[in-house]
Amino acid sequence: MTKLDFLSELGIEDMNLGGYSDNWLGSGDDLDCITPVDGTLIAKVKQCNSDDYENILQKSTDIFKKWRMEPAPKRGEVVRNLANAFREHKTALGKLISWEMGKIQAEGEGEVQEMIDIADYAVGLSRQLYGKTMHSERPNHRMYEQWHPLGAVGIVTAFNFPGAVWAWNAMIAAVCGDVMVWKPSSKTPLTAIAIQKIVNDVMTPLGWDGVMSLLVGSSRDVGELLVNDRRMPLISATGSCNMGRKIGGAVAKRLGRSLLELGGNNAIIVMPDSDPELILRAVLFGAVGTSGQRCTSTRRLFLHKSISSSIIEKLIASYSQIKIGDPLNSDTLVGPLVDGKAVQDYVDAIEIIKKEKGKILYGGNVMQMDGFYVEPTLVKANMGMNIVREETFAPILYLFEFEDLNEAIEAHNSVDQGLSSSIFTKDMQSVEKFLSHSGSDCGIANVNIGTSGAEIGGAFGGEKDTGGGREAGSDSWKVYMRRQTNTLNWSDDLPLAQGIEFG
Ligand code: UN1
Repeated sequence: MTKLDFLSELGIEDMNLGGYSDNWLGSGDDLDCITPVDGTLIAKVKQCNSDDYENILQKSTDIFKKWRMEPAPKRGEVVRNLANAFREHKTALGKLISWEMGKIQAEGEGEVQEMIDIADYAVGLSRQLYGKTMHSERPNHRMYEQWHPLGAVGIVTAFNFPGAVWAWNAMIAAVCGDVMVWKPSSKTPLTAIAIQKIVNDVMTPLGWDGVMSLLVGSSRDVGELLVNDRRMPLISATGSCNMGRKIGGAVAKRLGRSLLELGGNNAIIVMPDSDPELILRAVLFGAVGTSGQRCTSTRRLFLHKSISSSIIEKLIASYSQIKIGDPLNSDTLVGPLVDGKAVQDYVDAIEIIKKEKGKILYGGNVMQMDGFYVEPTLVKANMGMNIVREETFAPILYLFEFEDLNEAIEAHNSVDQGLSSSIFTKDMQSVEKFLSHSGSDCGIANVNIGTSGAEIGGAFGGEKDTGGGREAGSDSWKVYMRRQTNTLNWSDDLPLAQGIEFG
C-alpha cells in the first residue's frame, strides 16, 4: 500500500472519525468506509441523525441572515481564501480521493484542480452577478432587475466526483450569498470530511461558521429531511436518473427548485476523415478514465463503416496495454470500481450483453485480485440491444457501425439520456450538422475532443433524463439566486401600464 501521509496533512489520520463528533460531525450510527484499492476497512464515520440535521439547518438559516448582507465581492474574498487552501492541499486531497473512490492520482489531483478553477471563477463572478435594466413604457419610470440570494441550498453529490461537484455548487452559491448543506455520497465521506475541515479552517476564524455545512448520513435518515424541507429553496442533486426522479418529484411537490445533473449515455461519432490517433486517445480517456464512472464517460462509439475495422483493431491493441491496479501507483491507468455493488452491476451487464448477442471483443471479466477491479471491455453492439440504452457505471464501451451521418445522429439521440456527445471529423458540413438544431440533443456537444473532461467555464448538464440542470460556468449562477423585477416611479403621476385608465 502506498504511504498514507496525506491523511495527516489533511488532519484525518485518526481514522476513527467518531472522535471528531464535535460541533460539526454527527452523533448517529457509524458508517464503514472501505477503500476500493484493496477492499479493506479504513475508517468509521459518525453519521448525522435527525437532531444533527435540525442543528445544522438552524445554524445555516441563522448565519444566512448575516451572509446575505455581506457585499458579494467580500464573499468572493472568502472564496478566494478557500481556493488558496485547496491549492495548498491539492496533492493530499487528490490522493485521498484516489484512495477513497479509486480514480488514479492524476485524476484525483485533476479533480482538486477543478475545485480550484471553479473557486477562482466564483471570485470573478462575485463582482458581476449582473441584472438587466429595461425601458419602462411609462414616463419617468425606471425598471430593472436584481438578483438576491436564495437561502439554504441542499447539495447532494455522488461518489465519482466527491469534491468537484460540491465545489461547482458551493463556490458559486457562496458568492451568490447562499448558505449550503452538503450531503455527500455515503461511499465517499472521508473526502467530504477533509474538505469540510479545510472549509472550517478558512471560514471559522472569519466568523462564517455555518455558511457551508456537512451532513454525512443515509438518504433515509437525513437525505429525505433535506429534500422535503421547505426551508431549503433549492436542492442541487447529482446521481442516477432514478435518484433524480425521486428527488425531483419530492422537491416539485413542495414547489421548490431543483437542479438535477443525472445519468449520461454519451457517444462519440467518428467520421471517415478523422485522425485515428486523436480518436484513440479521446476514446481511451473517455471510456476507461475513472474506470468508466464519470457521468460524461464515453459509453457508445459510432464508427463509420469505412474505418471501423481499423479503429477497432487499434482499440483492442491499446486496451491490451492498459495497466490496471492501485490508483496511487503512478504507472496505473485504470483503478478499481468504487465497491462490490459496482462490480456486480458490471457482471450483470456482461451477462445481459451475452444474452442480447453482443460480441465481446475485449475484456468482460472481473479481475482476480483484492479490491474491486474489472477489465475494461469492448463490445460490438447494435442499438436494438436494451443494455446499450442504460448507463452502467463501468468501463464498458459499445461499438456501432454506420454509413450515413444522419443515421448515426438518429441512433445517437435515440437514448433517454442527453448529457455529453462528440464528433470527430475535419469536414465542416458534418460538424455543423452535428451542432445544428437537428444534430446532437445533448447539453454538451464537442468536436474533435471526447465526451468527458469538461472545463468549468461552460454550463455543465444535460437534457431529457439527464435532468435539464446546469452547473458550473456561464450563467448557471442564476439558479442559485432569486430574480426580482423592480419598477420605480419618480414622476408626480400614477400612469398605469397598457394605457389603462382606471376611475
Ligand atoms: C461527473 O461525472 O459527474 O466533464 C462530473 C467531466 C468532469 C466532470 C464530470 N469535468 O468529465
